[in-house]
Amino acid sequence: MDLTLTIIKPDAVAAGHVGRILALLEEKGFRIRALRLMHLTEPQAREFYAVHRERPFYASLVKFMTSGPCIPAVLQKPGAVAALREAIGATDPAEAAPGTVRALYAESKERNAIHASDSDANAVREAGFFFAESDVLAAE
Ligand code: FUP
Repeated sequence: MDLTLTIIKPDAVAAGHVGRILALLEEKGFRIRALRLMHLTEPQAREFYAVHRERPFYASLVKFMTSGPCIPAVLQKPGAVAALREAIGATDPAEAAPGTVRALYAESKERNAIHASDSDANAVREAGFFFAESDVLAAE
């Protein structure tokens, strides 16, 4: 599948890193197919991260993700899911490879600048969380 879902998280939006992150991803060959600026509600953040609801960091993660606006986007590239995971780097910026979005812009394991879907099935689910099918433009 050629599509994946990203979120530029509230820390990166507040720090003014949106343009640089989108430029980095475009330079790596991702094309933007849908994009919006929104402020997640607590129920939305809880639902998006429901898979982590038993984890000790869940409440803190929900608080962070609702702390300010974020930018969900659907990105296209051959092998998009794996390619975007590689481009964003490890969850913990201390372990993220040089030049990845998290190495460059993440503050911590929680405030880590960007989300990327971890499978094709989750990319479909997560794109549907933020966008109607008609919002996702067809490939050029
Ligand atoms: P990732 O897929 O790299 O975003 O990482 P995970 O799915 O493991 O975690 C989802 C989000 O939970 C991370 F982006 C940040 C948060 N998290 C923490 O705040 N603390 C942790 O110890 C692990 C994850």
